[in-house]
Amino acid sequence: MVNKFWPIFFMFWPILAIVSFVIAPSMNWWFPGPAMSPLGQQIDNLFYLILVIVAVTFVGTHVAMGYALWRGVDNKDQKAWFSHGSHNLEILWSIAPAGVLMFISLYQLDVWMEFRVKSHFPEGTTPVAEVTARQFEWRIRYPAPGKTLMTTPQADDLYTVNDLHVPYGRPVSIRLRSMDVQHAFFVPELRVKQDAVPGAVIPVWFEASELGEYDLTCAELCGWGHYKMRGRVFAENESSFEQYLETLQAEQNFDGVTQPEYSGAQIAGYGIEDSQ
Ligand SMILES: [Cu+2]
Repeated sequence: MVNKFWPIFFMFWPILAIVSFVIAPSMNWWFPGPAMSPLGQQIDNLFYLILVIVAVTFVGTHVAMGYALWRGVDNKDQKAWFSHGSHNLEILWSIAPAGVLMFISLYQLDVWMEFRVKSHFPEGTTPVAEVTARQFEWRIRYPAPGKTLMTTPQADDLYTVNDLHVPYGRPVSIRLRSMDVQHAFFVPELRVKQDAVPGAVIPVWFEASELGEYDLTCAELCGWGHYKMRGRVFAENESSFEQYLETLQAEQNFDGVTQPEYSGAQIAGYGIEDSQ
């Protein structure tokens, strides 16, 4: 029985792998919930494809190894046999993985280009905001309501921190920058991750397919306060997005004394109702 320890040991792992592969989707082990963006679903499919290739390889090699050991331990009388190997086999197992890697790299190109290459961005993708990462927050600059985002800051631009509001149901883009070190703009549920590099302005596009609030985190260890670079992405319909910008504008233009012109403004802490 002791002789069978190693075959059983090597057979245990592929069985564990198969079990975890089967139950993982229901346990949400691979992903933080379903992808909330159309491109995110394609990215998930690429992950699954690679996972299947790795799983088949892993299970195959372990089963082969376990089988060889299982057979081998019974041949007590046979002497060990040494071989200098087989040229044919070595060529085969060099070319096969190279072919698989080549296939993956070509197969993912379309998704990669759509995600990263500006000329392949979906048509009509408009920059809604400039997001500047800094130790340790996300600074956000919007154009004034009805205006388009300029590359240089404008006098009527709107500023906020950590709350990125975007319209949902259509592709939007941001201009991503960094003020100090390298950070990474990461919205796990939308499957968007892009490094923010000092000195570079990087366009990033995404589309939230559903209304909702999504976590925005920094995915690049950027200093002692890295853990607290938590923001939110609010995906909302066009009218509440416009409303948000108008509220932000009223809040920003409010001098703390006079009543803001924008009647719908709800500004926390200023007691507008009291002054009426
Ligand atoms: Cu950071």
